[in-house]
Amino acid sequence: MELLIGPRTYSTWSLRGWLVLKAAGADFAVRDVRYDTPAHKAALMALSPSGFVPVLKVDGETIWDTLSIAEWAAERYPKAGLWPADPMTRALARSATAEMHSGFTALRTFCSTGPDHPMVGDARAETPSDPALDRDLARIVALFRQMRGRFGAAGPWLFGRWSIADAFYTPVAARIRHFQIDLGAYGDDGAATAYVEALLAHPHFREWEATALGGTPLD
Ligand SMILES: N[C@@H](CCC(=O)N[C@@H](CS)C(=O)NCC(=O)O)C(=O)O
Repeated sequence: MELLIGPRTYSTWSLRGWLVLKAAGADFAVRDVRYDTPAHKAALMALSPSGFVPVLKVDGETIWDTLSIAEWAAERYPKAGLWPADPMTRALARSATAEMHSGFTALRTFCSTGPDHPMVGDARAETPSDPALDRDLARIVALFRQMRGRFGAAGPWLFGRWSIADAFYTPVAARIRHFQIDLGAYGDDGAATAYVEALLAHPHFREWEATALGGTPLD
């Protein structure tokens, strides 16, 4: 099994896919690919039907798109509990995950990651300002506060126990850190900030960050 990922310093979707497979306990190899030149993009097109990463090569098949990789992992590794066990909590976790997968376009636009804006390390950027970004951030704070308020007793993650939703919000946390966003300005009472800090302190994210900064291979 092989996961194709983009640049570890800024490929947010690659990080999500990798976090899910790590949490699943999957035995997988990582292949670093690039898409920053026409030649590299052409080479990627031969490996990824959509031309995007992450892509999972498994059992002679190609699974593309992070959400699909996550759902495949949840089915392939049921004991890992990648979705909450309770059906309604699972529906809420899927809602939060889908909202990230298809939304928060202002956050992605105004706090975009790239060579100059890594999601790892100590580099920090000026906080951008835009009404659409403010709306996204207020929604993110409300989501984090609501779910942490409901599920906090079960653990430090969005739905108590770690789930795919946490993988999807880890790059959001990294953006909040890099762009020095004060969640208190968007209605946080401390719960959302604490959750962001928990995501950034997770051992798997720390491992990704260390290898991204050190240029060493991921296991
Ligand atoms: N909906 C896709 C989005 C994947 C995506 O946008 N990946 C970026 C890297 S983070 C990419 O492959 N970019 C290639 C390019 O821009 O050419 C998913 O969830 O996997």
